Amino acid sequence: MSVAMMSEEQREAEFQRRIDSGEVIEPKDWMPERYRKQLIRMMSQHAHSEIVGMLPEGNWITRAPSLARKAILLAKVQDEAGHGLYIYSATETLGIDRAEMINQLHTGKAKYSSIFNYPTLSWADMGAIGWLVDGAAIVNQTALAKCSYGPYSRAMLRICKEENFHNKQGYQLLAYLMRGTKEQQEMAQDAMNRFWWPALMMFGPSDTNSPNSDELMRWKVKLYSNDHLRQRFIDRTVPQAEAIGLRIPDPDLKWNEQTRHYEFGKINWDEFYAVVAGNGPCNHERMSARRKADEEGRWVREAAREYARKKSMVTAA
Ligand code: BYC
Repeated sequence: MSVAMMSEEQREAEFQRRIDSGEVIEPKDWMPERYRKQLIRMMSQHAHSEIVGMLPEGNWITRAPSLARKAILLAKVQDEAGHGLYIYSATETLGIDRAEMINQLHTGKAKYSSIFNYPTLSWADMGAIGWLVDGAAIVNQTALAKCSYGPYSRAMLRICKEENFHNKQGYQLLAYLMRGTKEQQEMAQDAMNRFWWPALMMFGPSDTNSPNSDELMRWKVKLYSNDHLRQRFIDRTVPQAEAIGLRIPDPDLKWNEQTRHYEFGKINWDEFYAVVAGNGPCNHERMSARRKADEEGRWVREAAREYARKKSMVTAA
């Protein structure tokens, strides 16, 4: 029977059957309205995170300590812009346009990752962001690259490749500082101390407090729970820290030989919810920088639209 002939329940059952058998959903396929809404929520939040995430690192481009470091940082920040654009485009396939998504960000209706509401106080923070923040993003996005929605999963494949470069340059930056003077080592450790816990919070609330997870996992948008991915990140990152002499700022961290996982201390969820609610150290600064950039770029968008309009008139004539 074609989808058009089916009742609503039959369509939903058929959709779930496709998901369960590992089929990929494409933009023109029938999908439950709630699947579309959930994807728009999550993907637009992801795109916003990439764009807002340019700000803390952009802050250090003019102060990079060498030409090579400046070139690397510039390339990384440009990559983040590209990631935002891929994901905005992938989200547009669900029937929302980019201007509306940006408006949702600027009016506080849409969220972006909590991590970008923390300040970048030293050069070592560029290492901590690349290694920890991009590292956490890779763990999350490698799973999303196998998610049920085609445009999102394909965007993730390319993004993950670039994030691997980001991750390695961050780790190399910190490893370099850890081989340097006492002051450089302290600067690296201080960045680690400030970014470790916020990086763990990037994976979202614990499974028992994650209202969207059940639905997203049933639809294979999320393949693993928040806690599962957080644990995977910790297990792979602790040995990397040890290898360059950085200490994890968690007195309760210990290896469990039985489970073959690290046990870790309590995450400060009050801090997480305060940041998500708009009360982190840099929420206001980030949003006003975004609004200012949007306002100052208006003439460029208008000029590009006018150029496209005139060009299409010439082509049509
Ligand atoms: N920050 O039910 P839950 C990057 C919200 S950027 C803020 O578990 P879900 C990079 C959540 O939205 C990569 N809010 O939600 C860029 C929900 O609120 P609403 C960013 C958070 O969706 C530049 C509520 O809490 N990656 O790599 O099942 C430079 C309940 O949570 C956060 C992505 O965006 C948070 N951390 O799972 C460097 C990945 N966590 O919307 C690097 C895509 C939760 O119901 N997103 N909330 O009001 C995801 O994988 C999932 O959306 C999450 C949350 C795991 C984040």
